[in-house]
Amino acid sequence: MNIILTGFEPFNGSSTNPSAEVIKNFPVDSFSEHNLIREILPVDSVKAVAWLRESIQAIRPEIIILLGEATNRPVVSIEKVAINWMDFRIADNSGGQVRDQSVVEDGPAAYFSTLPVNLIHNQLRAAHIPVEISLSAGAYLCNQVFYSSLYYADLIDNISLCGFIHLPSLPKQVVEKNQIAPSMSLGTCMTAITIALQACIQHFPG
Ligand code: PCA
Repeated sequence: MNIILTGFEPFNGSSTNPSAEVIKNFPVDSFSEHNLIREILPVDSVKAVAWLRESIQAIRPEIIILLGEATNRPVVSIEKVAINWMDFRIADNSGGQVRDQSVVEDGPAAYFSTLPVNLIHNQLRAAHIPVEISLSAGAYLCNQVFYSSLYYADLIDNISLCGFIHLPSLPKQVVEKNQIAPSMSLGTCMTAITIALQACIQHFPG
């Protein structure tokens, strides 16, 4: 199967991003029978979406799992809904700050994730990984790439499983920022995403 797995580079003054670390350290050998494409996307509203549009059209992947960091969330969040709205609370890494705009002008108001959200949720709970099904991926880049990927997959009638998973910050980030805030170890994040991808492969129709 063709699989796209993406994370994001650090943003908002952080030294790292759990999603980028998962991409760099992902156990690719466990998925060697698949064509697994891993990419760390720039936190740039234009460039991140351009990479996904081109890659989805060229590769026609069966599975697309997009990852990002949700600062201050204590558990892995499997996102259920992507909305057609951008309202960036901070500028992206290129200085762009989109306010009150559609992701796609004539697109539908929202899409549901096409990942097996409940299955992933149950499997992570069985592995004792704290997890939730989240009903909002925010109005920043994570929601934008989530919505855009579903839109581009839909345009080419792609039946891919496509969705977004937010990860908590890494312990190192919380310490560096001197915060009293939730975090999750890289090992637990990696196990979570490995289980999620295995669940998608098992679930893929046919
Ligand atoms: N999280 C941000 C964008 C990049 C990332 O890792 C978000 O939640 O939108």
